[in-house]
Amino acid sequence: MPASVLVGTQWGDEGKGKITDLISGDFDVVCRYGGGANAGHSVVANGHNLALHQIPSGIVHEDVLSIIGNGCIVDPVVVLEELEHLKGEGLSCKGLRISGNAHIVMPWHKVLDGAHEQKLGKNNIGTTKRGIGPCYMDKMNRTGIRMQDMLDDDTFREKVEASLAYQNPILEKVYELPTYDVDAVCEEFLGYAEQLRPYIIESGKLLNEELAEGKKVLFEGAQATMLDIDHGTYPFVTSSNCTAGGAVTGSGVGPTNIDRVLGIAKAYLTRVGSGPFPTELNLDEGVGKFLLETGHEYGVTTGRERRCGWYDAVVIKYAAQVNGLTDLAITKLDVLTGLDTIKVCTAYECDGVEYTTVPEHRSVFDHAKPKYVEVPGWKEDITGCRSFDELPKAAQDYIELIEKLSGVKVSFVAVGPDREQTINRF
Ligand code: 2SA
Ligand code: GDP
Ligand code: MG
Repeated sequence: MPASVLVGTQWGDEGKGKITDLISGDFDVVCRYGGGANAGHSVVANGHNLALHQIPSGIVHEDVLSIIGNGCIVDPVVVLEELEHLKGEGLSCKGLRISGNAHIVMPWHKVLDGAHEQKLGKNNIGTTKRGIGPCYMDKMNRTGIRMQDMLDDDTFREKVEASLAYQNPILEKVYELPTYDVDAVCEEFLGYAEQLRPYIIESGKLLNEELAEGKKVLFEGAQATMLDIDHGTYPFVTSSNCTAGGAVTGSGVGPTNIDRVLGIAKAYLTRVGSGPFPTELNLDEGVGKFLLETGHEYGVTTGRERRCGWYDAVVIKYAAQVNGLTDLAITKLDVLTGLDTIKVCTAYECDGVEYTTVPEHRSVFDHAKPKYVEVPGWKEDITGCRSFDELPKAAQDYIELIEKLSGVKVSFVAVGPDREQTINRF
């Protein structure tokens, strides 16, 4: 298998970090292809308990190259903090590389993100306020600043001048916010440039060379299918192509290199931020409260409470189609332990019409009412199970139901946060 993509199938936080770390040992390169410091990928392995935002989750494997691809946007402050933290954990980070084509998240991107959210009021997206939307806007507007621009002082100054000529009036006139001074920005960022210089490379070239040598590449998705700028619940989405197609444009590798697309799905569902969520439960009581507390569902980047709900098989069927999933990893199965029965959404009803696929029109999806099947739960502690046969019959049946409804085989079942707490079925 030359290249594989690992992708979130729901609204994020499915455990992409855990599964990336788990399988990274089988790869030579792990490459993030989209998003920025909005991501929060947890890795619990070898005594480490890490929350990664920018650096790929393969970093615990010292011999694996960890590339931040061109489709990503880079907050230099976060990268440097993360490097310091990882080095403090005894990890060398010698495999880290950053694409020269990746765009830089500038301080005004973060300020504009917050200001725009405030302006939206009750219609806000619920962003992480990490500057994601405004940075990708600059990229698409062709006024962005890239990592390669940091390598030359004069070029960087020119880019900052051009960007601020456009952004300062917006800050001042639209949002009544302070403007930025070119000298101060250059002084700060050229300091970061000196520290990041050794990591900045032509990553598309490197990835293709590695593939040509027969090396294996894993593309680590960030956010998820339903947060994809094209295929998600627009406008309540992030600003990148999180789906498998993003791995191609976000890395510089041709699609024919990819022969596996592993979808990651939580055994239930969470969403952080605004937007439709048909199987959402009330967090103040009953199963909603149980999932929030047992699953410890709080944002890794912002600490926000995540909305919780039942597993939605319609969403996974959609994710299978949009990403071309070859297989699935189901995570957090242990969190469901103790429930008498478990509900699975198999269709939506909207204005008397039944939908078994995600409706494209927002007005329909906004009103989608879930139709459920209810299956038996289990009471046994499953966190020590390491083979499918060790799982209680009801848990096995639940996984098999997920396979049946998605038409995709389940290769991994995670029963706890640690790398070891995983069942590899094939
Ligand atoms: P943004 O900041 O512009 O990308 O926000 C737009 C929407 O995308 C959602 N989003 C996320 N959803 C789940 N997890 C994310 N990462 C963090 C985590 C989130 C956190 O791992 O827990 O800490 O709050 C993530 N990043 C972006 C976001 O909630 C908006 O709905
Ligand atoms: P990501 O953004 O997709 O990488 O997911 P996050 O790291 O934001 O959220 C997943 C959370 O669940 C993290 O705290 C993980 O350590 C944890 N986790 C992952 N898999 C499992 C599992 O199978 N069981 C339990 N209990 N926790 C898990
Ligand atoms: Mg996360």
